[in-house]
Amino acid sequence: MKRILLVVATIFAIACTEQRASISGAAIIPQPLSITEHQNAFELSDKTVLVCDAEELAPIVAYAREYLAVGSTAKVAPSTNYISFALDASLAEEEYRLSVSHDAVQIVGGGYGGVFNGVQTLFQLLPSEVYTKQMPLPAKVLGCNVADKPKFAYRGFMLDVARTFIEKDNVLRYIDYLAYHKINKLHWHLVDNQGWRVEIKAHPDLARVAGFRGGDSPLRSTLGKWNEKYGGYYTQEEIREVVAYAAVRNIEIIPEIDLPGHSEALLRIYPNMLCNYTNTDLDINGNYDNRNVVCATKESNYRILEEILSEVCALFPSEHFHIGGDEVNMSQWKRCPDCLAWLKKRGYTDGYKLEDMFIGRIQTILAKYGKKPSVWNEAAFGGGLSKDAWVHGWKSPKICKQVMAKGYPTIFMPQQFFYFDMRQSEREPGAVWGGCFDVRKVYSFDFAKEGFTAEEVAQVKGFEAAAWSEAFLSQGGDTSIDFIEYQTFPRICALAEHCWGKNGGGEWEEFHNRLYSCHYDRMADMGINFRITPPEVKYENGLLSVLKIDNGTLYYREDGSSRVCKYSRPIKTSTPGKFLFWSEYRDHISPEVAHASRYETIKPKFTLTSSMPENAKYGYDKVMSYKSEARTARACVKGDWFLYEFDEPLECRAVEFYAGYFAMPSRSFPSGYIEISEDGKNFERVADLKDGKILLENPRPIKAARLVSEGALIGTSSVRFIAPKIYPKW
Ligand code: TNX
Repeated sequence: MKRILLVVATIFAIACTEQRASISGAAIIPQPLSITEHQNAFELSDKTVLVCDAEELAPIVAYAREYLAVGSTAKVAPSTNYISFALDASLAEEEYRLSVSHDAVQIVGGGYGGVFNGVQTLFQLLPSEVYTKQMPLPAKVLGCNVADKPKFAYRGFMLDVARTFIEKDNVLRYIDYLAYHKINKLHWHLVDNQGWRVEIKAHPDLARVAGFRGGDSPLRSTLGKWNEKYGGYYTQEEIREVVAYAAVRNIEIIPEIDLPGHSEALLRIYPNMLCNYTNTDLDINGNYDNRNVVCATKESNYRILEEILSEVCALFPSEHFHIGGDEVNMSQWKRCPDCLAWLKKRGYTDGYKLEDMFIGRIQTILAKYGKKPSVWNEAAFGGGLSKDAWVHGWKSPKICKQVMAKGYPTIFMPQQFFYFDMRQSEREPGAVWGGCFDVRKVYSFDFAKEGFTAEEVAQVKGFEAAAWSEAFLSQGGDTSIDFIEYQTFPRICALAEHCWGKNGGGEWEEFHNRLYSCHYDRMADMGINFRITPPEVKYENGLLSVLKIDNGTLYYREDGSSRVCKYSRPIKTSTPGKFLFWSEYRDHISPEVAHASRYETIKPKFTLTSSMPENAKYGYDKVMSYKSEARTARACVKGDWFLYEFDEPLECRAVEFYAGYFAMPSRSFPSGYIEISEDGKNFERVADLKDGKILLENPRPIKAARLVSEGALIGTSSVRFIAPKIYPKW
């Protein structure tokens, strides 16, 4: 069966490449369970009637009409030229049948979701311009019969608007993109250390004040725009609008209020909710008390939390409510006399017992408002979490397995495959800790390879991918919706395939072919700023060549020339690093790629010394590798320095030095400067640090460089830094 499907899909993909201009074809993403093609195409015209007599489907008909721009609607079908929408109770809720004939397109679904899924498949059978809402008519719908249903009930995506605020209109746009891919859950991460994004009427300062960080906000600018004040929040009215918009698109929104950790935003407004002890050096980081855990034993906390949660519960019809539970810094509870007394009284020592109790209390509050909890995997092992909770397994497939063994409906999102904040290739922006992968790796997730039996897979609730956003700026990206789209598409296309059951058979080539031959056009017309796979560069025997990956056009340019050339044959050169290559498809451009010799080295060798002692685990030798970071053993004071001494004078195109960790003021020299020496003895101050780093272009030969701090960090925080980046002369 699988094999037949694969052959059919391949034929369609080929047909689709050839006829792309007129038919966007059956290279559908996610691939339906069954589809058979025939010759009777339907012609959509401005006379086509949309037919529906089921009241509850009215929003779908209105939605479809926006895209199809056809004539009228009716309750009874005319003899020909119509698209009908109907329910059939014998089908499962999200199951549908779609049949295209010369006379009509008929979509029948088990429920609202099924009909909606059918509409999305119909869109993909039309020219990709359907997504622009300005498709020229008449337009052909490929003749076929589809019988389809999703494998997993939970097909989710998580937007982290707490770290990087996303304007309401962009959230709406993003919901459209998810709906096109038959994703049916939006997990909305609304609060975190870096911001509180939902208006709470009983506690207005949460959004009004902690919706912004940096500048004069009590909320520090962590991993953000250095110390610029920025942010935003949604009013309750806006939230309701987003919820309703999503519901039309078969998307349920599950809100998250992350507790009891990740709660800096809440705690900067209500410091009394912290544990009952005076902060110590352990809590202070870069002159700032960064405790972020709500005290588990203060009774008044539960009253405030109920006031907050009850308002949020009322905004979201979803039965589930995500209460976080991840990465709780237990050391705060363990320094709190009240929390310690609670543990002692029960003969416990493990902080997780407190988390379990906390989650239990919140669970009881939620139950009062008709909600069931969803949590991150850390909260699933205490024993107190009710069995109807959904658990989001993010750590690894292994953790997902353990959660499932406890009997919880589990949502798969292991970071190694589904954290789309991770960068997509070595030199692209994005987080690094969970890996470096593009759509191909996402597609490669395989239950069998991860050791899951068929019985286990049958218990999986679904999949979710996440785009955590705290590192967007600090790791080379930006805060625009364009960047989020770039990080998430086409990786979401692969997520959608998993959610649907990977009906294409699981071969990368088959999926990739569907992706670039038809879906690039669709994503372009959807308006998504998707990533194009970059070409691969090879240098052999003095010849520099590039390998095309998809159907983009290859271009290149050479340093020092503004001329952009189309790539047609290998380039003869002795300086391969000078050439930059990329692929373009319509107005989408892949990242630039070049031969490895273009990029930074750690040559010549250097030694590093400092006025500050080194951290025992992250010593100064770590800066000899780009893959790791070094740390001091204490915070810096005014006058502290790092000295780089090169074995031979450094001559380069450019060099960038770091006196801290990306955009984290608490891990950097607060201010400072750099001194350069040509002979290793006499130093000259040449530039000031900006945001913890300094770039010198075409510098004089450097024998030694000294970074000097002009400010102090208070507390225990170390200064973290990485190797200077040296770009060699050609
Ligand atoms: C871990 S995953 C977190 C997030 C971070 C993310 C960065 C999880 C439940 N917690 O707070 O944003 O890593 O990738």
